[in-house]
Amino acid sequence: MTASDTMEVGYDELCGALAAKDLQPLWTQSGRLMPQVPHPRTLPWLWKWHTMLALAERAVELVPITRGGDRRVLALANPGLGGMPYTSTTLWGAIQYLGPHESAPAHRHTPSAIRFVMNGSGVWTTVDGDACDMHPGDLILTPNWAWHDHTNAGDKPMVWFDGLDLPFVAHLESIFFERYEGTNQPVLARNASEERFPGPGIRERAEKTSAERSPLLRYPWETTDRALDAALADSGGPAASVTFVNPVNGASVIPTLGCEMHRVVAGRRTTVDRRTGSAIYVVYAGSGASVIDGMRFEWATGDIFVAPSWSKVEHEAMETSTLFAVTDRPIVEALGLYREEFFDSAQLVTGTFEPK
Ligand code: 1HN
Repeated sequence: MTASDTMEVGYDELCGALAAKDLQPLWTQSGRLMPQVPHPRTLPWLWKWHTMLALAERAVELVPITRGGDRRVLALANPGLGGMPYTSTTLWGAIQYLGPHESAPAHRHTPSAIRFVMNGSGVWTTVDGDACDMHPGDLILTPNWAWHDHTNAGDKPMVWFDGLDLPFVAHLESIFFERYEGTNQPVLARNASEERFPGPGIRERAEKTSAERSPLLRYPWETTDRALDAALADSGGPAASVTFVNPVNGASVIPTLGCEMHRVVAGRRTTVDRRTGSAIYVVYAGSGASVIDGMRFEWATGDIFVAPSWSKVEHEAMETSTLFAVTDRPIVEALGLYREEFFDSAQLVTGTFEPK
């Protein structure tokens, strides 16, 4: 045996001895653990509104609300995530369907949720006793550990988008869940959180609520729409964006979830940028396309798509379009991990995504 053979045998023995004691050497791992830039498992992906709606409608007859999970929810399962019902590694995105005169029972959990109403009327979500009306374009919050149930008192079905920090909270192994005794919690007030916060700059002097939890639970579409128009008029640019905030301290609506609304003018294109953290986009109105890392995603009203962390994103509108987005940006920012980069010219398009 040569000296190097002896060393090789010694090395193999060392590796075996380490594995036997549940120890792993860094020297066999470092490329995998520390890529130079993020390599997300989340894939850019898109789900078509008509496909989701048709399947949700089929589920109405076959799946009563009470069957498992208390909710008729179709999760947007990113094919990059090994079969988990997650849209990105941190974000849950889904559509929820509530038929006429149906009610989804009250429960609470540590993952926080936001609802963005896509269509329908006559529905409210009761959040800790405050019945929040749901109209198209409204954003409704159900913060961590708040009791919540949904009631459709109308004659038409309602569909909304659910965004949750569930995958992130699951990674932290911090999920708790509790069912309410009985079906619905008593309604103590209607849209009370909005009455406490009637407009920008006005609020109660003595704050009873901790700043961690936004005391405003309902962000009505009319206000968002006006803010977008004003931001667009101000910028004169191809697009404008607004962020929803906790009115007490200007922080994100939920500590783990950022909510934004974007408007892109017909025939115009946004700049290209990329940032750490993922985003799910819900096309509220309009049609156009987004290029994500060179792949073109064509969209119309109701479609939902996801942009992974550090992917290059740009949007172009055929008609003037309004996109809601839920992101994990508050987490990334709070941890000092936020980075962004802007590019001058449009991306080279290498393919067009074929939705299923
Ligand atoms: C949940 O409670 C709702 O309350 C929606 O409407 C989606 C996804 C996973 C876990 C709980 C809701 C959910 C959820």
